[in-house]
Order: sequence, then C-alpha cells, then structure tokens
Amino acid sequence: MKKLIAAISGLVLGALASTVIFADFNDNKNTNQAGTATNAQKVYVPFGQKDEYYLFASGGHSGQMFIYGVPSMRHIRTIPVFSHDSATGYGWDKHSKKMLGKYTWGDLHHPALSEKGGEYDGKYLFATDVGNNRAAVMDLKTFTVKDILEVPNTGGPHCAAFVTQNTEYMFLPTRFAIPFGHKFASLDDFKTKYKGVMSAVTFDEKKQKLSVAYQVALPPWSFDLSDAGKKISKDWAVMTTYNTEEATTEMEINASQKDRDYIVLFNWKELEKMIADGKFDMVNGMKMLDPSKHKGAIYLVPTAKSPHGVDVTPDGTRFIASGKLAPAMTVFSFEKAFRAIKDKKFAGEQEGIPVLDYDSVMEREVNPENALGPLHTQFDGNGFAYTTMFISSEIVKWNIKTGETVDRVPVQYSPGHASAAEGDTVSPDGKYIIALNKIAKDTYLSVGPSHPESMQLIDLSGKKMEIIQSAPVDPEPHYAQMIKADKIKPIVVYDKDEKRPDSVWNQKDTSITRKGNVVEVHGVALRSKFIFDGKAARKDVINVKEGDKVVIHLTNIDLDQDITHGFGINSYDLNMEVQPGQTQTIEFTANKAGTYPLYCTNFCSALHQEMNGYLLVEPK
Ligand code: CUK
Ligand code: CUA
Repeated sequence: MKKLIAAISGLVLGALASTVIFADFNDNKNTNQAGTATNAQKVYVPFGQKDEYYLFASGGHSGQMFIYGVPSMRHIRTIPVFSHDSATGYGWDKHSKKMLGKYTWGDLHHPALSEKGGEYDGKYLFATDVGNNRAAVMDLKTFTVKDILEVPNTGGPHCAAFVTQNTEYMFLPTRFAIPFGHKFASLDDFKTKYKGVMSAVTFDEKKQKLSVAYQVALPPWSFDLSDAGKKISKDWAVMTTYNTEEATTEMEINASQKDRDYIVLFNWKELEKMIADGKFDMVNGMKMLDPSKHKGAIYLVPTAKSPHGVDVTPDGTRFIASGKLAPAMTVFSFEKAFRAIKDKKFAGEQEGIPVLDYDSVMEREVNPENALGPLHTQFDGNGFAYTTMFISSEIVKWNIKTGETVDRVPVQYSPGHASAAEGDTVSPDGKYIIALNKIAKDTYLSVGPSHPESMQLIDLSGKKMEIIQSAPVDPEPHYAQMIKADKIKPIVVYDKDEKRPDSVWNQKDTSITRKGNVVEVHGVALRSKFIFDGKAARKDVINVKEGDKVVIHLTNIDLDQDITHGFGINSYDLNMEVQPGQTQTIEFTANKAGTYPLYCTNFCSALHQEMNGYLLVEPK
C-alpha cells in the first residue's frame, strides 16, 4: 500500500507541476453545464420571489466576502472585510479605518457561520486573513464588519469552517512557521526558533469584540485545514499539517518527501482547563501553551502525505482527511482515537507530542478509480460524502460507511472546496452542492488571459448529481458556506433610539464647532441635501483653516428602506457611506488649502445630483 501511494503520488506531483493535465478537458465534451430548459427552470427565481439560500463565498486575495443567492447564483453583495472598498467607503470612515489599521489588503480563505447546537444560527459570520494574520466578525443583521483582530505570533492563519458547536472558539492554525513575533532568525535555526502557532479566538457578543484566549506552540510544521468536532466529538478539533519534513526551501519537493504527515487531534476543553491552571508562558502578550511540557490534550494521527483538507462527518463520529499527493480519502474514527488515547496506545512521539498508531485510528482508505487530487469533503446528511478532486476535475460522491463510490460529476475545472447546503452543520440539507472551481478556462466570454473563477451549482435531489448553473466569480473563493435564507434576519434601517453619542436627528440641532484647531461637524444627510450647520447662511458648506483637524459626524435621517447616502470629498481621497438611520464619522487633516466640492456618492433620489456642498479650506 505504502509503495502504491508513493508511486501514485509521484505521478500526481508531476501532474501538479504541469498544466498538461488540463488539456484533456479543454474541449468541454464531458460537461453537463446548465443549458437545458429544465435546468434553467430549476435555477429561475421569478421577480418577487427570493432565493432559498444565502451563499457566503470567501473573496480570497480580494480580502472581501461575496454573497450569492442560491439557486439563482446571482451575486447579491460584496461585504468589504480585510481590504479598502471605495463603494462603501470602507477603510475611510473612522470605525473601519481603525479596524483595518495599517493594512490595505487581505486574503480571506474561510468563512464560518456562527453555530448553536451544531446548527448555523444566522447571527454572525467569521473569517480569517492569511495575508495579514487577522480574524474578523460580521454581524448578519447589517452585513457589516464589527471587529477585526490582529493575531500575534502567527504566520498566515489558514483554517476551515471552524467554529465549535456553540461558537465557543474559532481556531486559527498558522500556515507558515515563524519565530514568535516575526523576530529575525536564520533558517538554519528552523527547528529550534520557528514555531507553528495555533490560536484560539473567542467572540464576546456583548462587547462585540474578538480576542485571543490562548495559543499553542506547535513544531514548525505548516498547519492547514481544520474542522471542529460535533456531538460525541464536540470537545475536539482536527487540523492537517504538511511539511513535517521541516523543509525551508523548495517546498514543492522538500515538503513532499515523507509518505505520512499528520492530523493534529486536540481537545480544546482540556486546553481551556490547562490555561485556567496557569500552564502557559506569556509571549508577546499571549498565553502560550507548550504541548511538549503540558501533555494530555494534543495527539498526532499519521495520514497520507501532504494532506490538505480534513472534515468531520455531520454525526461527529468520523473525520475524513485527503491530500493533494495521495489519491485517497482516509476515514478516521473518533471512537477509535478516544480508545487509543484512553489506553495510552501510542506508536511513539514527535517533538514531545504522542503519535497514535495509524491502524488503530483509521477506519478505511477510499480510492475511487482514477480520481486524483482529493481536497475537501462535504456532506448531505444521508450518509454520503462529496469530495472534490482537484486534478481529475470532478466531485465524487461516496458512502461514508462502506467507502463505495456512488456517483461522479465532472466540473470545469480543478475544484478546491465544495460547499453543500447547510454542509457543516449536524444536519446538512442534501439539496445542493457548489463546486468552487479554481480554473474556469473557456466557460465564459473571454476577458483576456486571466479568466474568472467559477462556481457550479449541482443539484443533489435526483439519482445523479447534475450541474444546473454556473456563475463567474472574482478572485478567489476558497471556501463558502450555504445557509437557509430564513435563518438570517437583517434590519431595514438602523434603530433611531439606539444610543449613539454623535447622532443628530433634527436639522436645527446640526452644528459646526471649533476647539483649538479641531473642527467638529454634527451634520445630517437627507433627500436631497447635507445640512452641517442649520443656523448658517449656507447650511451645506464646511469652512476650515489649512492644517485643521476635521471631524465630521453624519447621520442619515431618511428612515426609509434602501435610502443610503454617500459622502465624498472631491480630490481629498475621502468617501463613506451612511445607511438609513446610521451615523458615520470621518476624520482627516485639511492639509490642502483650496475649494473642494463634496457630494453624495450614492444615488438616492431624483435630486441626487443636487446633493452636494463645499469644503472651503482657507490658506494659512
Ligand atoms: S484552501 Cu483554497 S482550496 Cu485556503 Cu481551504 Cu483548500
Ligand atoms: Cu444622497 Cu445621493
């Protein structure tokens, strides 16, 4: 078996390194793309009706979150998360500017919906940023980001749909090993000075704040995809590691040498206890636990080389790992693992962490014929698993208990993740799955050498899986989650009675005041004018002096559905959005003397074009 895996993985490695593998698929001959009348009907949502599901798709290195409706596959909205966004002024208003801090881009890989009892509760959406080590939380009442947290000691937190059953934690394993705090250290000291830190992040709903509860200093391996346990395994979580070779250069060869890497199996309840018992050192302000000193919470499970995805079954009994370089999905049993741990049946230790015996935890290896490059697995709640095959460009449906292949559908092409309806809950719907394809090739009208990615909607309700719709998508969805639309309850306007110190609700209460060189404006926006000072002759003009600090609070007093105003200042590189009933603040230094028009950037009425004024900056 070992030899076979090694041989095939050699072949796969070759295929991964070249683009030749795609040539076979270029003629589109084996597609069953949307096109027939019945498929069109299945995805048609008539005007006045709504989609059945929301799809939250990660925007990858756009740093944002894309929202689609399913089954129409219409792109409904982009939520700016880790990158600036001109359309909404995200990154310029005070709140978002503070949250983004010094960063202007992000790499959002994995969205995770908040859960209660293992079901999506529709309240919050979490996300991580591989680019600049951050975690974010969005409120699904307003579809806006509430908090962003920068996580120290970590080099590219890469995780999966990974909140625990009651949203106790979101875990962020590091993808790249680094010395604590990004300190300088020679790569010759990789083994001793570099660490693969896993962070446990919590969300305080009352304070609307994210924070790091604790971190774990693991060996300098690359940690990757993860999933939280469910039901019998609810106190546990799993994550994959590659580069247990500890390679520091030419990773594509050097990190792929060993036949086995590991799944890290950890008990977060136990870790929580250890932290409460003071079993940690402070490292850059973080509680850091060393698992080689404090044992009993973390174990290693050998798995086929260079694993990428690991996913827990809806009933919580098993976890399924697949790797790019071995053509197999490996099914592991939590019960077997618990027994081995209880009986202390270990095959040895790696860097002070007990290694479980592969055969004592493994239930079966699943090898669908000619299926290459298995990455991620989703579930339908009827005992079937759906695994994406990056290299052979397909989704394979198989029986979790028997390993038998039930169906396969070619996708176009090279799927990373797939996302099933309510797929990460304890009770997936089994209605749809969406293939998130990395390479769309000639699927859409050409837009030059770089083509859009694609998302293909697959109907699971019939005997055979059937692709019924395909939607282009900006770079780059890694993972997505699909939730029943009726679970989400967005507000229509911001609550006027909510206490916000800088809101103003009457035109006569607006004001421009000066304290030293700080000019503070309490203004309102309404159809179709700005009023900054209701007592002034020109109510829509802000007069300041060169060098003043200007603080503008603007309340949108139009409490009507969908009447959003914008506030842009010409040539000052400033814009923000103010939604109905919302108060937003923008701060800047008037360091350019002159005359600058300001205007509403969001079309709001027949007189939108008249909704403007001036910022007059008197020279020193
Ligand atoms: S990753 Cu991109 S295909 Cu960041 Cu979940 Cu696997
Ligand atoms: Cu207000 Cu346009």
